[in-house]
Amino acid sequence: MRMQVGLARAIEANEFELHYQPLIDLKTGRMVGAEALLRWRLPDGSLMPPAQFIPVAEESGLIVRIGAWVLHEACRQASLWPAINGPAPWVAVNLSALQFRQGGLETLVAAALRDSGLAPGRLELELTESILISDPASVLAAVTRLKAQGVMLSIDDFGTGYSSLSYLTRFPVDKLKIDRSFLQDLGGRGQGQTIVEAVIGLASNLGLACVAEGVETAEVARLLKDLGCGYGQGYYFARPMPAEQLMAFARAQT
Ligand code: G
Ligand code: G
Ligand code: MN
Ligand code: NA
Repeated sequence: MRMQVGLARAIEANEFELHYQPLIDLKTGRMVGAEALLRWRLPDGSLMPPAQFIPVAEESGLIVRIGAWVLHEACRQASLWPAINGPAPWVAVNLSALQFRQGGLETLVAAALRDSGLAPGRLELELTESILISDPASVLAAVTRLKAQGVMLSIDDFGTGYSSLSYLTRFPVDKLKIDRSFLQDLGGRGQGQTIVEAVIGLASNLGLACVAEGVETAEVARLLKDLGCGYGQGYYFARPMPAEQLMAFARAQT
């Protein structure tokens, strides 16, 4: 309850900020996009990670207002990112199931794009498997209308949710993000490697792009590239960082 009051106040007090984690093209090693990750800057200056407050924001419904701020802010900041070497980077934004259940998500996305001037193709929306199976008919309609706006759609934490694969052909998604738990024993002969190979193959056969999350070593990055995974994200490349540092990171690469 205390946190809920704090969260409600945090929106008015402008205490949220977005950090960005680079998404890397594994073939070229270049940053091609970044995932926006929400942080709560408490009045004492400390930073609260989302795992501690997003569950409360979801239970209380505040995630709808917070999520609206995230979309506007991510689009606004991404619209300032220059093309440094190749196309200007895209921004990936995480969505909660509640944002779909509330309705109006398409209107919100359209407003964020219009207000920022960001090209729709530079906005990626990360959906979870639980969103896709929660209310298939209404979510399918909403996702289809979002896709019609020209945004990119990805499935986050792929492989950790329900293993019904039928939604992969029904929903107009562009990309799978392999959950970082499967990268743990990559390079060994464990099941992680089998699953990673299977997901990369599945994505490829369905014409979807593939992102591996939680890349922590050069060996894993090289192995993923050799297995045909297009993109990587993880501490090996860069940790999530404040917006001001992201362009310096992109420039330092060239
Ligand atoms: O940044 P970190 O690894 O601590 O994020 C933890 C979790 O919080 C991740 O699962 C991520 O998807 C989620 N998360 C981060 N930012 C947002 C956001 O803006 N909206 C929602 N719904 N989830 C977020
Ligand atoms: O669920 P989602 O994929 O949105 O979560 C992204 C989260 O993963 C962020 O909170 C980020 O801090 C975390 N993360 C990013 N890269 C790595 C990594 O290489 N290792 C670990 N353990 N976590 C990571
Ligand atoms: Mn994510
Ligand atoms: Na994930």
